[in-house]
Amino acid sequence: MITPNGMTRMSDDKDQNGGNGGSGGPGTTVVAKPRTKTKKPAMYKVLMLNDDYTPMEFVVHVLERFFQKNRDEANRIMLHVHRRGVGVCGVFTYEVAETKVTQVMDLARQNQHPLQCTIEKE
Ligand code: TYC
Repeated sequence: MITPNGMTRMSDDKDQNGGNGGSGGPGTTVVAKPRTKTKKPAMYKVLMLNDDYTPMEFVVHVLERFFQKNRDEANRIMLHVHRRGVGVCGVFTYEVAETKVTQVMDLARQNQHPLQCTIEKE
């Protein structure tokens, strides 16, 4: 039997009570079964959207500062977004992706650029 916390309850009797407090009585043992399968976290793409007003160099700066892109890679992504309308800045766990979006949008707003960034589940 697998209990909700992932433990396997092994019992030499047939009742569901376990432990000596119930009708499991002496000889009832609970052993932990080590987890072998570690679930990978859900991953989320941070997408950047094109607009007509945000300067190209600002987008490149954002990609370098928040997404650890080098100048060439940042330029490549910025031009992809400029031409195609949307592009992937990176793929992260939900909390990290959310933080990146907030950081990008805050800096864009401070600089009065309409740059938009969103999250999409992979
Ligand atoms: N289209 C903008 C311009 O011509 C540049 C730009 C690129 C803006 C990427 C946003 O996500 C963006 N100045």
